[in-house]
Amino acid sequence: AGHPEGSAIVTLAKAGYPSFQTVDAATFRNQIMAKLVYQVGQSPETATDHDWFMATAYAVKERVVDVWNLSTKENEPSGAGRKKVCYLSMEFLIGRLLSEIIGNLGLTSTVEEALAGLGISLDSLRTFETDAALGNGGLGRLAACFMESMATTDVPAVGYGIRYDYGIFKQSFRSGWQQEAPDDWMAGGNPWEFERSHLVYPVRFGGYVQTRTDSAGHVYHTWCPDETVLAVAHDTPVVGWRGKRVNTLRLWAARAEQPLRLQLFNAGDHVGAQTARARAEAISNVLYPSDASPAGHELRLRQEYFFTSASLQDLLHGHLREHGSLASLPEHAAIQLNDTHPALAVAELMRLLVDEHGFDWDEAWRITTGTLNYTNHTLMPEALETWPVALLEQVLPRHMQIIYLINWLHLEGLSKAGRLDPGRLASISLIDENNGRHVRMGHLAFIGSRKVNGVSALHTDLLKKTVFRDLHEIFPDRIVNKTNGITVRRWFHEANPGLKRLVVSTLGERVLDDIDMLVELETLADDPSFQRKFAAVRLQNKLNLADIIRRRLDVTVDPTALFDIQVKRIHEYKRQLLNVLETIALYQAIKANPNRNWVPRVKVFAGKAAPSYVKAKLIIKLANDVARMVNSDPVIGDRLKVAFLPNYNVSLAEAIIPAADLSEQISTAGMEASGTGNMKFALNGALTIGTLDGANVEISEHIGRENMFIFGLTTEQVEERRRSGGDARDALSTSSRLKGVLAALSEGMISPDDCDRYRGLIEALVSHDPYMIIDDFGAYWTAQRSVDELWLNQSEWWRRSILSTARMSWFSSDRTIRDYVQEIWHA
Ligand code: B1H
Repeated sequence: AGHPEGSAIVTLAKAGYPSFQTVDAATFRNQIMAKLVYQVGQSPETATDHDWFMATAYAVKERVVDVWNLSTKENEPSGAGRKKVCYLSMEFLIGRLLSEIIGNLGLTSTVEEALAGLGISLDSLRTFETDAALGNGGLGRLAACFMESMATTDVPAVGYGIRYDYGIFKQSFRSGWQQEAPDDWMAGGNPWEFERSHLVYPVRFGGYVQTRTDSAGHVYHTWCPDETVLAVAHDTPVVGWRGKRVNTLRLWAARAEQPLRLQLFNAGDHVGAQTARARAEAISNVLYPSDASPAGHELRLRQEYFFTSASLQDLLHGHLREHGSLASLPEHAAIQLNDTHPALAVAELMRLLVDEHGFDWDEAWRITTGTLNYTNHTLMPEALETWPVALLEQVLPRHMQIIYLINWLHLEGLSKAGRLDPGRLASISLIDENNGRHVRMGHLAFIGSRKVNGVSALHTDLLKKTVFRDLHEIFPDRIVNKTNGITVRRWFHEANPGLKRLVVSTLGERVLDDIDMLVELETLADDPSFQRKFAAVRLQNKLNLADIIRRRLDVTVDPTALFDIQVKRIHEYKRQLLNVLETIALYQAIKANPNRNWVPRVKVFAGKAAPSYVKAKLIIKLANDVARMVNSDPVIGDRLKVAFLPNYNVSLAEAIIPAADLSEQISTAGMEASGTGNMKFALNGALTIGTLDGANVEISEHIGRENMFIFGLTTEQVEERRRSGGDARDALSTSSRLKGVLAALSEGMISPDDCDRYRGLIEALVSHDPYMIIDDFGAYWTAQRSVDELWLNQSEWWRRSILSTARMSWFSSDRTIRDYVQEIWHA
């Protein structure tokens, strides 16, 4: 609507260009065929499944472009006075896009029918798309959910990140040990992106800073870098629900300024001729595979600065073209820093404004602190990013100067205002002087931002009391909470089509646009016929998962057993070990008394360990050893099965989560900032066994604590236990069950091929148990037995499952985004 006559869009529409028609299946089939022949360069007779996937993706992409152009047009009429959101993130764990895009465009049945006419099933075609796994876990997936929700809720937004050639490694098991292989996700081509080979920004590194003073006493700093890397934009459309807005995910690829040193080549140094290029392009080569603990390498610092600088240059360039002056930046743009990985934005924006655009310091500081906001995702001290001052001085000398000046002004300002308590100086300084001098990136992000947020109510509360206690006292209005959310299109409509159909047939199509209508299911929670339908959907999803388990692990599971699932990154604080210990205890109990009426269970695990995280990898090996022991024991049979699925990723999650009866969210209280898997499971009707940690607390407030299995120490009790230095041995001495488990492990009963394999793990647990596994074991065991008991009361089980789904709509990321818009972005 409202396009000037003669605009390109109107011309194309008049010419009947395909993307402007609503399309029928026969027409779309021809378009797929045309893409296959003219773009993929294949004939229908010889095309592979992957060729057909590419052709379909190209035909779909074409239908997105016109709305995309309209959405991103700077001067769209509805856009007047609206802020643009720039979401800066090292990670976007978007997974597959075909289902999301056709689902949001309302084209699923058209595409299905078009393909059926070619003898191809859409369901099988989907699997030929490789996951874009450009993230580690929750933080990266949150960024992907936010991108979809911003498009859906009509927020003009750009996601800025890195176009890694290799995403998170591919995981396999060899004798139960994790193996890592490169994730060459673009090997078959990436149909969704547009390379913008002329949208390029220089990013500089190294060198030194020249300082000169003019006759009026003004001091000027000139950065003389010794290396330039080019950032090339690659854009992927992000389609919102019903296709009304299409935003941009702009990922930067690193290119060398000089692809080849021809002199060296001609002199016979063929390798040397390429080294500068290799060094530059290494920046966008590989995603660091560590979830929660920063990698501290120079390459990581270069990655962080590379995408931060390119993104800010792009934003300033666009803003200047549109509005003429950068002084109005805070009125038109809001930048969100996804954790501290892009925290150099504080120093870089100051540098761009002061050194390159001639602003005085105070005005530049007003613009910077009016535009930037920072989301914190973790409290764990070892996960808080710091960079050695010496490394920053070498890689980014001008930024180090700027950081010093920010710090000096920050401390000086407080001191002048009489608010600098000398005892707190060390805790509020940007520089940590403790063991070698380091810049605290969280502090830098805090000082440079308008708003700082945590990702669940509990986490935000702890932020104020721990890492940012002193800064919070000085800036009491800066920290706000924004509880995470998940996109219901992917995690409900697409992942669980059976449940979607049931809900739509019960509540009407409108629930697809207004997820809060789910609450109307509450009145059906007791209805036996609705319970039967709800259970039938679950069974279908479990049959599908059982099939995956059989194909990938050659393990046969009973689809009517209770599916008990823990899928997430492997980390000590997430306590997969607690789950494994309970599995061993249950195994021993069944062995001792096989004829009791045991509730049949299938324990499913999946998740990757950081390649350098030795203990996490040992926990994977342990889970696999337990699986082998349990699954091959004829006495156990279908009473218990254990399956550790390799290579957990977004697509696998979409298959696993809708098949869960029980969701394991059992982190040590106070340690999981939010969790988002917890939300996906509960929305799909799994009951939760969990601690009062992260967003579990708010989930329990929404669905009712009595409808979950909450157990274990609370955050305060964990704190208290740490303070009193209590000994895990006390808890152990009272539990013969746990003693039996630990003895079996220490004595090598679970690892007959290497009796000592778990001795160290158990000794460490008994002498020093920072994650309170021993303390919580008893409560966890008891909670698991009440799960068994409830399972025997099926109507009550399904009542609670339905209530779970009915009451989870608040955890839609559309709600989260609206909260960001209201309180942080004012978009
Ligand atoms: C989360 C990370 C993270 N918190 C460092 N922190 C990384 C930290 O590569 N690194 O260096 C990568 C990731 N990820 C997660 O964020 C939290 O643990 C979850 O509880 C939370 O739900 C998620 C999204 O907020």
